[in-house]
Amino acid sequence: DSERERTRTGMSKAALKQDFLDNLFYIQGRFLEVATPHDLYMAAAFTTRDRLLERWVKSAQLFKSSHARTVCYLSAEYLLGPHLASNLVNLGITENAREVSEELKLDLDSIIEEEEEPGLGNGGLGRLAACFMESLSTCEVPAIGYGIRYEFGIFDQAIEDGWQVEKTDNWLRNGNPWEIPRPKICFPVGYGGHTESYRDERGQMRQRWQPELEINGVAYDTPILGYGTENVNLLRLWKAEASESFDFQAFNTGDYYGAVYAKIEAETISKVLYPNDEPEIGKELRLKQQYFFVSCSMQDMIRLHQNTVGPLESFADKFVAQLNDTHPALAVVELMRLLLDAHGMSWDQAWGITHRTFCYTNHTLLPEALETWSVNLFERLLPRHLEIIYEINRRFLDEVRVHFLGDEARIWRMSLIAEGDERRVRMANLAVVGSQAVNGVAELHSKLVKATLFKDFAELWPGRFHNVTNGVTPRRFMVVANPRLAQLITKTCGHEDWIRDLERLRELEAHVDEAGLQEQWLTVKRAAKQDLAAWMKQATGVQLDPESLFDVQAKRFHEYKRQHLKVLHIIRCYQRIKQGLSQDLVPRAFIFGGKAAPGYFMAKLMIKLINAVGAVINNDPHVNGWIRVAFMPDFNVKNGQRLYPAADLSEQISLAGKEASGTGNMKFSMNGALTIGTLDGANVEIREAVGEDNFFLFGMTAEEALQRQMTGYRPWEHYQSDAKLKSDIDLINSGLFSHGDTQIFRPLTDNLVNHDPFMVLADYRAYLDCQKTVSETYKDTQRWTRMSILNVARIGHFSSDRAIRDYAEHIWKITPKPIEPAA
Ligand code: 26R
Repeated sequence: DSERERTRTGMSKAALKQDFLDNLFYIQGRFLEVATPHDLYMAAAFTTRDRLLERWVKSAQLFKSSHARTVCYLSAEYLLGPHLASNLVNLGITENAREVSEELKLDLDSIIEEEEEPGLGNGGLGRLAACFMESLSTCEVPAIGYGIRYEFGIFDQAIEDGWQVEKTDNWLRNGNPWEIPRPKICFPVGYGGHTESYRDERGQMRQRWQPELEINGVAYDTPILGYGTENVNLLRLWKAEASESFDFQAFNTGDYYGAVYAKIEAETISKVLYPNDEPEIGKELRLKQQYFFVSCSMQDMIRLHQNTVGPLESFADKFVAQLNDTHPALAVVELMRLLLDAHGMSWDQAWGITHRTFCYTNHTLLPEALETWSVNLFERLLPRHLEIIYEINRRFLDEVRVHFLGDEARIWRMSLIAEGDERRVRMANLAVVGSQAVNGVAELHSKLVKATLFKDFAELWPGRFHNVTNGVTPRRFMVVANPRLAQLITKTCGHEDWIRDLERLRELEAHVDEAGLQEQWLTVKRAAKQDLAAWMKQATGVQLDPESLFDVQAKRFHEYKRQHLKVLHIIRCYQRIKQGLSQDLVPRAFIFGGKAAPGYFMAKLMIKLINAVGAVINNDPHVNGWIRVAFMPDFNVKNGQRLYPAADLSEQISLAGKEASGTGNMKFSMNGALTIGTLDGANVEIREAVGEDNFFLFGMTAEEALQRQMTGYRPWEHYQSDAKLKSDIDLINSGLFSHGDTQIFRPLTDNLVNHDPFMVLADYRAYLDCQKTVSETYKDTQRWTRMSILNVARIGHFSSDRAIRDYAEHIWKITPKPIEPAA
């Protein structure tokens, strides 16, 4: 008995090896000699999972018995990335696992490579949720992450003839060893139908909803481990299934095919993640998805509360629910509905609880990304919720009227309903009204949230608005992604405590001038560049020179992020080389990665342009290795982990005021890349932290950009007056990069010259000048290395552990709850 227990929980090499072989045999039905790479991966995953289940059960027991206050993170996206390597690090068994693999003549790295990553998110917002889940566990804060178990995550990107091609992401195809299905944790979710009034037992008039359609949400749980703690939190994702009534219906009516069809339709709700910025199409399904996961989550929280603490009066003491953008904002309305209609509360009591339960994080100021839903759609899909929204709005607008003495314009702006040809529900306003705290994700962004988007609300409730600057987990983005650097840091500092307390990276500063450290630092960076070069060669055929400056921009494609600004710099370098003026250049590899939303034409055209420019430059013998252009296909978490360690220069060049925070900026800097960037999002704070001498700053400030926009921005004046800029743009239209096609890139260049909504041309000159400084600096290897070390030494603030502690203290009012290690 205890022997067996040790095999499944022990961390020794012997226990790991035995369990691995057992899992290979009893779960995969294989022995070593005939195991496929996938069998080996599954066995390794189950061996790792065995070791976290005990901790998980203990966490759950403690949280239950102690009635611990719990954070519920509500997010439509979790961009988790591969679990195996990260869980090995967090369990502290990477070394043992590596040695066991060697003893079995297996290669741990190729086993880790086998994992198909869960890409249940688009980009920044989804990856932030994943970092936060890991840090919640590391910081020992009891938490449940709620979301959707999409059967298809973010599409896989292939590049064909320079164009992005989307391939479906069938990540569950080979099974998912990390999740545990909970078929008994299952809730009904209604859609459509009508509402009706009735008299309850006490003679009170009440409303209730008779949905037309009911489906079920079934829980799938994934344990999320913290680093060096016994705490394990729960990620609970909901899968949509047809409820049994479908099957009965088939019996009763003999309409077998009708019943099957209804089943399929129910299951489409959790089928696929929406790749963001997509316009109108399929909107209805997205609203259905949002309501689906939010309803299951609220019902689950109520069930948990009633099973532990008991009376719902104390719900907001037990739980705090964080809305990750407005995608889950319907939770406010759903909790109201449940408290009013299912639990018989009065409005005031229900609102008191609801309003104390929620907090809301805003992640973007871009008007096109602010969600609104047509009142018509709402009425058809969620009629009871629309009634509740109207009532929230009625009471809220009364408060506004009294506060601002009937300022009608303000009432129009603040209303939860936008009036117009088509009346629409404003989800951001709903989220602000329904929450006790609202935060932005970087200092500048939070300031702009208060000064622009939610100005009226900040005047009404100044105490409600906060900032919590984003962070990223150093476990995944340093220890897992860059083990060589992690080892060098550990050796230099003499401890591993920096991994849980990232501010301690500061201890590197004392060694910054040691030749020994500088030399090893360079060696580590060079090795990472070699790894990336080898990967790029096999993935794209492009050969990168590890001696050249690796200049990387990796993020979703969007005009506001200005990938085209970097392209203009590449073309400038190319023209200089062709004119024989390459002497002040430094050899560079221009590397890009990122996906474009399938319906975002301009973004897809930018990808095509990069590949077109690359094809000409990489094949031009005159260029002779001075510059190279490479596009990493399918930028996802796994590929990001290859990129960050290899970068010398991190491009963070959005128009100031547009990028809420950015988190890639932090990942690059943690791996010793220097940043070239604007004063946007978290760049501002990164620059303050690493020191202005160690950051390449250029471009307008947010204020200047706004000013210029208001006084009339005329991009064609830049085009006309800057001969180099003109010749760079003209070269794109000459057909040089497009086999003589002079029209293909017109939509991009015409837009730049005539509209340029993100002011690329206004920042072009400053950007080129700044890149000159970059090149100069890179030539001085020692200086560059010193700057790189200082970037890492001073980046501790951007750990997601710090962000979570900020939330815990200022937003959630929650204290950690450590699990005692087993004796
Ligand atoms: C409404 C729908 C079309 C939609 C739009 C935009 C859905 C999702 C998005 C993604 C947005 C909200 C997003 O990912 N924002 C990013 O959040 C990161 C984490 O806070 C920030 O670092 C990043 O700056 C911001 O763009």
